[in-house]
Amino acid sequence: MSFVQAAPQLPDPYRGDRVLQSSLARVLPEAQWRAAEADFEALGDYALHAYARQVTSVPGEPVLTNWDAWGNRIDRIELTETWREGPAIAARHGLVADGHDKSFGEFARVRQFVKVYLYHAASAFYSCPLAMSDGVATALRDAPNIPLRDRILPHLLSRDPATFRISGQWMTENTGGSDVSGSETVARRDPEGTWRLTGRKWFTSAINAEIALALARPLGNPEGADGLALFCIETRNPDGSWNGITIDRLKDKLGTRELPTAEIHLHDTRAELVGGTMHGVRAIAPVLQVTRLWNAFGSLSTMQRCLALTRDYASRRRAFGRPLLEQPLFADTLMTLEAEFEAAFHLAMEIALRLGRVESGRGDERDAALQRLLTPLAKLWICRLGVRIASETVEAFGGIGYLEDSGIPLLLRDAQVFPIWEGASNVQALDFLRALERHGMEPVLDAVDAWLEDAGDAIARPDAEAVHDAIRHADLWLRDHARELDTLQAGAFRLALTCARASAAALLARHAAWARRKQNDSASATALRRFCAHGLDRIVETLKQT
Ligand code: MFK
Repeated sequence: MSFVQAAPQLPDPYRGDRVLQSSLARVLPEAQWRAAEADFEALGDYALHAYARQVTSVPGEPVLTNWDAWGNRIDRIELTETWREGPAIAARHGLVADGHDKSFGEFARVRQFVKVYLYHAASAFYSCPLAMSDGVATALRDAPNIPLRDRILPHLLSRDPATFRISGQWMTENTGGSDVSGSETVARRDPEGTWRLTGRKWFTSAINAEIALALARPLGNPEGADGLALFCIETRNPDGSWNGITIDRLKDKLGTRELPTAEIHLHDTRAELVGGTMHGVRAIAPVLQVTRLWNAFGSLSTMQRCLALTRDYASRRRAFGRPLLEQPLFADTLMTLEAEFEAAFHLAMEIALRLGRVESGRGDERDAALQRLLTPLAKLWICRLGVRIASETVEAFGGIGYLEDSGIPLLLRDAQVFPIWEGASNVQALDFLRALERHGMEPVLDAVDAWLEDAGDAIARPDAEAVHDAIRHADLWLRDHARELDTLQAGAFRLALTCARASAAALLARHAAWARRKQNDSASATALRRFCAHGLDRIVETLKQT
């Protein structure tokens, strides 16, 4: 028999992940870690099970049936197997509930996002409605409409599959997904005083959600974003029929193909105001802060999968006389990607920790400002990095990596949604400017200094200087152009990238120092040197706009 290449094996996503294990040992108190470990292990096991299923079967897709045989409009959606398993996994392992569980104190978000990280790559994007549900729970927690909150929140935070419900977020219309000010959906009150929404929503992921938050303009309100209000919709009537919703079609997407994203029309759909009759964008903003962190962890989950498969494959695949992993050029490329991943991981974990601190009342204004500033940076940089790593993975597998039934192209297609979903990279860069307007650069400057100080001599002097120089350059650039709005906006992406990389380097340095001291492990220090060698400062003087 002629040669047949051994396929890659997926290492245990929980026990076999050095970066995760090392980070958990530093961040989570021992008792919290032990208490959560059964869930972490179960989610790792589920990922192994889902991977085995994925490589031995043809992935399904949701199917929409608009009409029954008798001509009734039914808009029924058949979900895939992974999606049918989703509610039970999400509820039992507390993928949404953990983040809001007061008994976990300041570590609630860390516990939750570790689970998100372990589950996402196995979830076929069931993580999407979980992200939305988490964001919606966060927005409803402080909503003025208390009866609504008290009715909906227990379902979103339920740990019982029987009562667990998911929510969508319906902002995007044909007029735009980034600029929602032109939204055309109108809201009017019927004679009984119930709000009714009519309009078209262009990207509703996932349409099987039982709940959704939607923007609409109450009749008589002014044009523009301020005239939009935020509404909560229960998508089904008590008898199971749709609440004035018709599903026009499911989107034919590049990736996330098991996720039933739909175009829909609302026809006098019953809805409730979440707060006032204006400023819906402001009311929905807390959703975005949370879901963007989900994006970062989802992207990290995909990267971890890519890198684990690549490393395993490179140990099995021989070319030019030795395993790929022993080929200096291949190893150099892989280790560089691993270093980028590790730095990104520590940035996301830091945000999760700060978010939990703020929400549990244990944080201060600095934590809140830092969490607000770092979130768009993480979304921008990490989600883009995910696409790069997935693309490199396809290349690492050569021709087989380009074949659908290797399972590798799926990683690239799915990675590509992250920079788009919940606001494209440019939106994040501009959101960073928005956050800077409110908080200034000081929280980032101070934090980077503190992380470098904690790192001590774990970071080589030239690398420490590079981090310091990059973040100071960002600050200087900002001051120099403070009054030039077009220049600020034109350079916002590079500014954000510089701040993201400098912050991540300082965080990785702090972790490297800890790992060396406490675990006698210098892997993070090695990654740090590599990460810094690839440059931190991405600012170039902005060209004059013509
Ligand atoms: C898995 C899924 C797969 C399916 C395929 C996906 C394909 C994509 C489908 C989609 O369309 S996903 C949705 C993508 N769209 C977005 O995520 C929204 C992107 N746009 C933004 O993020 C805009 O910045 C935003 C609409 C939020 C605001 O734009 P505006 O109208 O110019 O708002 P403005 O006036 O700057 O801010 C309004 C208020 O919100 C302000 O508060 P005040 O009124 O109190 O001043 C802001 O401070 C506040 N705000 C805005 N962004 C915030 C925020 N507050 C906190 N955090 C933020 N991030």
